Amino acid sequence: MAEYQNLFTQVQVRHAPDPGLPIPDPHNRGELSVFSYWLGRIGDAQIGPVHLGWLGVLSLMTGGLSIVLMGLVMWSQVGWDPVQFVRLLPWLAVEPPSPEWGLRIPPLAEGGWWILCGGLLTAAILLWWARMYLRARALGMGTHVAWAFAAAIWLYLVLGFIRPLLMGSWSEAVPFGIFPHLDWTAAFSIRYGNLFYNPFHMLSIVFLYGSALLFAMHAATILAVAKMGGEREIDQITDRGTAAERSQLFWRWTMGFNATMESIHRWAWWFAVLTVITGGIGIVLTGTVVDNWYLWGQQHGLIPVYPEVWEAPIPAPLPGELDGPFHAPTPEGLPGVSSIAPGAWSSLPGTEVSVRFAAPLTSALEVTP
Ligand code: 07D
Ligand code: 07D
Repeated sequence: MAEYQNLFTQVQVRHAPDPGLPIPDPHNRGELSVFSYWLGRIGDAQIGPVHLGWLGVLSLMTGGLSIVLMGLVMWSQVGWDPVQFVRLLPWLAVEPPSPEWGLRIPPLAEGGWWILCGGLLTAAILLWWARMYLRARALGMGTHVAWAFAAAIWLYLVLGFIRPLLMGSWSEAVPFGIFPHLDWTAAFSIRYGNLFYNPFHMLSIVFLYGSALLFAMHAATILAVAKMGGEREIDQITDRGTAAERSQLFWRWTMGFNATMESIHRWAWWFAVLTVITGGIGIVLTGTVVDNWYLWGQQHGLIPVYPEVWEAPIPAPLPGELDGPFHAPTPEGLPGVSSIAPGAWSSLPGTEVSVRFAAPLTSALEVTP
């Protein structure tokens, strides 16, 4: 058996399961403990005991009910056909109420299900948060995990509760559904003039990408010094050994600066947490303070104000209306363009277009520079 235990010389111990610290009411902390060899390859081989407690039970009940109700609403949308339910699941949605309901509570079929499911899901998330906080306190730990989770809950609450409240309508909230919530995200960006120009979206992306980079750098560094005991990070903080020395010297050599064994975890914590804090700020400002991020960007010098190319707005043509030569208002022309698809013509300034509409919608336009 390997004598010095580190990442590369792990052995999987099999004995009576370790229940952890003694607690006043052991009934809260299930009895079940089993060992899994394969989980032991990627983490700890012991599974359980789980400490559910009443917060955990309530959270699982509200969360479970919320998901089951979402599933039932979606299933009803395909006429209770189980095959179609499974096939179409990614596209099905529980939609929030339509705008005319404002912040009132509509009948179940008109958005009431969304309010019920959302309320239950929010209860589940908040109960789970309280459980994390209390378990950490009970173990005499800091509450860093709970506060990081709280930051994510801030973004969740902004998306589904705080912003709709400020906008005066539940219809502003995100639908429940796999692809529908992506459609909402894309539509939100377009509706408010392209979220890329929202500086808080930019900051959120900085911290999201930064989190991935820091995670990779930290994980790689510790793996690289694991053979010197580097993954015993706390030992290396209190009694700095060769692993800490070398890993820090590595970064000093390669980029002139190094985090410490302790501060790297604060870097990681803040990057992750700031992703959702700045994100939530960006969303809460959208539609409430800023109605169009593109125009906001123009006003604040982020985006150039392009010169007007049309003398007057040109109405979109109807099929057949354009048969014969057509002259766009400015005369410069577009060298190199030989044909464009129908519909695209109005975006090409200064072009003399000779149009043949033999079969509308399928024929290409001939463009003469
Ligand atoms: C890996 C930890 C495990 C968590 C998992 C997610 C559910 C939902 C419920 C069908 C990293 C469990 C999923 C319980 C099932 C029903 C009703 C975390 C890990 C495996 N999104 N989003 C996903 C949520 C928002 C966006 C996937 C939740 C905003 C984009 C999953 C929320 C916006 C893309 C998912 C939420 C947004 C996704 C994978 C809540 C802007 C993707 C998530 C409560 C932030 C990706 C098909 C993942 C995808 C994706 C869940 C909010 C944008 C379904 C629970 C409204 C652009 N989102 N999302 O792995 O593949 O996270 O979508 O706020 O491309 Mg989302
Ligand atoms: C959603 C926090 C809440 C989640 C909680 C988890 C459960 C289930 C169950 C495990 C994710 C609850 C869990 C219920 C657990 C089990 C079983 C965190 C969440 C509490 N964007 N965008 C962001 C990029 C565009 C848009 C953030 C990139 C387009 C909108 C992030 C690009 C348009 C929103 C980000 C890009 C657009 C965002 C999310 C590139 C679409 C948001 C951070 C390269 C066409 C959100 C300010 C996060 C935000 C958001 C990245 C493009 C729209 C940094 C890289 C222009 C509407 N975008 N985006 O951690 O905060 O989310 O914006 O194109 O709301 Mg974006």
